[in-house]
Amino acid sequence: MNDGGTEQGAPDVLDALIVGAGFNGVYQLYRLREEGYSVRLFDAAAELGGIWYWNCYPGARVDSHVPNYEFSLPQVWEDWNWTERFPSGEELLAYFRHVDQKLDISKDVRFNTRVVAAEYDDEHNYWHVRTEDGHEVRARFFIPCLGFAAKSFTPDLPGLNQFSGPCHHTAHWPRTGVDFTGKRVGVIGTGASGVQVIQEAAKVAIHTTVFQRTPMLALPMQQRCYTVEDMAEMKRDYPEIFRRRNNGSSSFYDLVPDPRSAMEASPQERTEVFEAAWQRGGFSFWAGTFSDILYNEESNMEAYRFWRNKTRARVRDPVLAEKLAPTEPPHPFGSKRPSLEQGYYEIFNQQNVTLVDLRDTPITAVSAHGVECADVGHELDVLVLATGFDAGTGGFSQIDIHGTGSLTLAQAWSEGVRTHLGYAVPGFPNMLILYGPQSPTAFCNGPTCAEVQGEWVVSCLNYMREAGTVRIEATDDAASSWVEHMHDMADMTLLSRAQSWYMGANVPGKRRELLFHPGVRIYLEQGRTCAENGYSGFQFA
Ligand code: NA7
Repeated sequence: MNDGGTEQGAPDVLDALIVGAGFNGVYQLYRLREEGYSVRLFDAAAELGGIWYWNCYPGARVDSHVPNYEFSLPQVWEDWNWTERFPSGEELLAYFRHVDQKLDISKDVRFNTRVVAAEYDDEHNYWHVRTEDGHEVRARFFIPCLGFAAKSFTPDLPGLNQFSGPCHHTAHWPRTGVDFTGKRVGVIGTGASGVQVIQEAAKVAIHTTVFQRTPMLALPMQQRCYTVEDMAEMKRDYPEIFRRRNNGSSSFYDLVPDPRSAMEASPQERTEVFEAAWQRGGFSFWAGTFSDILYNEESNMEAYRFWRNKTRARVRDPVLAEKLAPTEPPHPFGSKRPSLEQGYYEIFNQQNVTLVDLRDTPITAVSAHGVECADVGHELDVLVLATGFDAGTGGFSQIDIHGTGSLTLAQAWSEGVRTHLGYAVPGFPNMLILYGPQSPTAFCNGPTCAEVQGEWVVSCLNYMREAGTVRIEATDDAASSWVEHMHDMADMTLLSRAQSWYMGANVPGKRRELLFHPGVRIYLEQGRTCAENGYSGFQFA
């Protein structure tokens, strides 16, 4: 292994140091190396996989179906066959091992290495990066590929550390597993992770207690198994699918909404479009019905009513049905990311599953033996914290990043995130961010962003190499325009109406702002225009 400046034979200064071995980091390493750059990647995990390495809780599964959720590189897909349309966390880790075999990634990765600081040397134009174990490297470009969920969020519940049984956040699940069989399992949180854990717990636990604060407007996954023959059939269309995915209006090649407003369609047409999307499953009902579902309140309400009626029909007890799928929407449909479920609502018909509505009875304390809600004790053997992430910016707050003049990233973002196109921050030359805040990230998906944003960064570095420039920095004006554009996007949509992690609103005290760009097509166009205009909004030296 060769770490840039600290080991024999290594270049004095690397061309690029990447942080994070998920889809974005892996693609970036592969492509930059292919273009002839000296590049290394550091990751705190023991193997490739990013989020799939850490979130190894029971039932972990991706919510973006393949082939949207895989690399488009033929040498990777030609001899890889998925067994499910929405692969499990384990299958995704196996995929990363296959990618490693094909692209020879690990030889340039330092695993078990947490980056704790990065400082820009203004005089020599390189980044000085330090790791938790005292390792140091220098690199011309610092490329954080941290993902949007690098920092978990655990609420400050009184007595939480008193609980005597196993208690784990879904993002820090023990790799040796936790057996739910015959146990009384409590799950706090009903986001994507909560729904998945609850589905698994309800199969084997003697009792499952679900602590719900906001009802999750979950959608049927409509999972399908794939045979090798199915995959061979699908692969005939792969080149065209990937072309559409990487150039398209959404990062899902097959989620194409009816261009009309839902209110322009007749009630019967509307129901037919909704029903077809429901049957297709996954995010179809969220992003593949009518173009204005996330923009127009009336259209949104039509989608909510359809969802509510379908969901309530699955729950026998009308009181429970009202808690799970309320008459009035808790927030506009889809303004929080919908979880994909596989029999989630039927679980509440089981005798051994209890729903605790935290709106009626909030958690007052956690004790050695369970969770107390407004003086009612719920006895538990295992407690699962499915309470989400400090999304988008949390990962950055875990690294002490200094730009020019000792400006810290925390200072630069103290009045809100400021980037140009999500790629760069004024005052932080040669730091190029992938899959971060103010880019599509959570409205796109890892592999697609890795390729479309990744190619933008590769082209930018090549442009600089050809022009003989060594330093790129976003201008202040460009960042101000991008911030304004993000505000406009928030105002145009219904997204700002929910207390979601898209808005940074799930973490107490965090600034409320739209963290991700919801218009992939607009975003890609802006990136292309910027590059065609000689990287407008950036200054070079
Ligand atoms: P999410 O979607 O942020 O879900 C977190 C859940 O935890 C959600 O139901 C929260 O309720 C709940 N929560 C958070 N704090 C509390 C407190 N203090 N008390 C009770 N309940 C609480 O995280 P996930 O890990 O499920 O999913 C994140 C994304 O990762 C997912 O969408 C995929 O894209 C991958 P709330 O809704 O805020 O009332």
